[in-house]
Amino acid sequence: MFTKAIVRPPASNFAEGLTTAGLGPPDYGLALKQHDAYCAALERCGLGLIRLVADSNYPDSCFVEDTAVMMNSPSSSKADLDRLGHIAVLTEPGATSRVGEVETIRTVFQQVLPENAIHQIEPPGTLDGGDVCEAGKHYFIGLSARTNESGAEQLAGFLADHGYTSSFVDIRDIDSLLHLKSGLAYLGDNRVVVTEAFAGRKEFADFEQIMVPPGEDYAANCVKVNDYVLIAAGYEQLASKLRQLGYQTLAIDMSEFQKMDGGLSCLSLRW
Ligand code: CIR
Repeated sequence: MFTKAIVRPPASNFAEGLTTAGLGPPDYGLALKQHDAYCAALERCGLGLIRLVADSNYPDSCFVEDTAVMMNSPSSSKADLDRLGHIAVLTEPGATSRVGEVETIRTVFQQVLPENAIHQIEPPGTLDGGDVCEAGKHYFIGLSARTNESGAEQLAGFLADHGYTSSFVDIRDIDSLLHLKSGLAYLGDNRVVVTEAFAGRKEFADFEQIMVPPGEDYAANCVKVNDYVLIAAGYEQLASKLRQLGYQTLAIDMSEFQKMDGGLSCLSLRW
């Protein structure tokens, strides 16, 4: 069960963020409306939101998921940590323009978590939260243009310390994927959503795989939040596939964030 999420609306210079999408500049007013609808959907899923103010120093700062990785308190032998509830690993984002985004998130965690429940990826390691996919007691960590081996190994170490296994998924030769979760989502019950780019990859062989229909790759970045799966609006084949499997879907219009290479998961940091 998720109970909380950090969200941050886009700043007025959102269009100055990083993008390769080639879909044109985002409409700022529409982006704010879409962000509001996204927040409302998280609240409908039962989450209490920690709403940060927009920060024009960092035009990509609405994509808060990239700044930290969350773990539930482990059922491991570290009895002292069992009381803490959650653990946060602050990242070292792989894009230099985004590194400073982490400081505000650190401040939030310092208010809600004990000091020994906050870890940090250190240079030369780099890691974006969008490259990390939790799958029960296992985490997939993408090696990408943003996440390097050192960052992935540091995270794997923190995960192991807290009783989680992890494995690396190299996506550096898949141009269509910015992050691992651009093409992968975990729905619980040993089930993953994967794009065609991951077809036949041995990393997911032990999971039931729901293949994203052709032309709907963007929707692979869906998120299971408690009783709902949040999915980008306009990808009806995947949405109906999910509904046939028994999931309740909530469609959210993501067009303006897609223009800035942003997926649905990256607009919140959930725990
Ligand atoms: C970036 O390139 O960093 C942002 N424009 C988009 C980040 C999206 N993050 C994500 O999907 N996890």
